[in-house]
Amino acid sequence: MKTFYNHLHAQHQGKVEMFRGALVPCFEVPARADHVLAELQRRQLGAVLEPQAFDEAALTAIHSPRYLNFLATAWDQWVALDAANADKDILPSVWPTRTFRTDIEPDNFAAKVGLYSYDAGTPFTSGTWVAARAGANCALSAAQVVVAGDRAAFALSRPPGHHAGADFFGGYCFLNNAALAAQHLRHAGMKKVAVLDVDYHHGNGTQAIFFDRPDVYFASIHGDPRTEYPFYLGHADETGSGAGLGANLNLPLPRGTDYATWAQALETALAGIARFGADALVVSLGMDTFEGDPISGFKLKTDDYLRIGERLAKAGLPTVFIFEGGYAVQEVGVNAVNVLQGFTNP
Ligand code: 6XA
Ligand code: ZN
Repeated sequence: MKTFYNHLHAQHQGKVEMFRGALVPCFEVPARADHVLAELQRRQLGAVLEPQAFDEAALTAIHSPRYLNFLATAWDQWVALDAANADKDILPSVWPTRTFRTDIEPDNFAAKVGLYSYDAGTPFTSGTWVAARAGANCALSAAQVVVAGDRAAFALSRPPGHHAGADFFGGYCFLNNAALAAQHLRHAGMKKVAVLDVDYHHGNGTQAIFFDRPDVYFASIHGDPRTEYPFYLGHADETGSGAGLGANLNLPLPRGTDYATWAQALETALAGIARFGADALVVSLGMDTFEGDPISGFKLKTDDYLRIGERLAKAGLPTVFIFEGGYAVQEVGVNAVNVLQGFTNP
């Protein structure tokens, strides 16, 4: 299996995020991707390649031009406010909740940041745009080789993507890599594409992007949003809207869920995907379902990830894996590569 590795990922290196009223060191650190790369190379799971460069049109297929323009210029705007800002991350502090207007982009920079975000836990740094842009190229390149006939490919990048919507960032995510890959598969002629999100957190961005579309099915297994981030989306009664009705499947599970129960949800998700009749699969591969994850609550073990890979292979679909969350830094490499190994050598 080819891996498209984002050589620029470490350019995105947040210093702090808001957590329980304090600024704490970021959980989403460059070492996460480094460990996955090291483990891939140790097990010789396939070529590690530079992504191809895709143009703006691949991004505007998912994200609004206004949002992309903000991301591309945010750091320069921030430093133009005060040269001393160069040493600080951008964190939002004000948001247009309900009743406020979002059609007018304010001139005020803090207000702009709030317009395009939904939490205070997602620092935007000097290299965020460069890293996220290169990450999108990894996702698109992985989709491209699958279009060209590879059975599967892996986009190894950070920042992650599944919380990013058409015009907002949050949950450590800026560009929605899984959505970009799914859209690329559609564009290249796959009639029906499924996105399976196995990250601990609901992929609210991906769901929102495809909610009214009949051609992209979204299935997600995640911590119940009543108690788990991102809180405001991911309930079982969200089944799609309009032409997309029936093409969205949420399987929320309580904190403490172990592999036996999680694996049943995986069967339900794959049955939904099979009924939908997908021609290709995009997996939002978050590793924060691991029992040792510092910010999550499921109890999956290292060996369980081999079984997950085997089961995904049995679905028999051309598959694009997209690296998402997972913060048990020492174990994230072994766990992620276990999925890929289970998939390739069942
Ligand atoms: C709150 C936690 C964000 C969760 C990010 C994540 N700052 N998403 O892993 O999949
Ligand atoms: Zn997550």
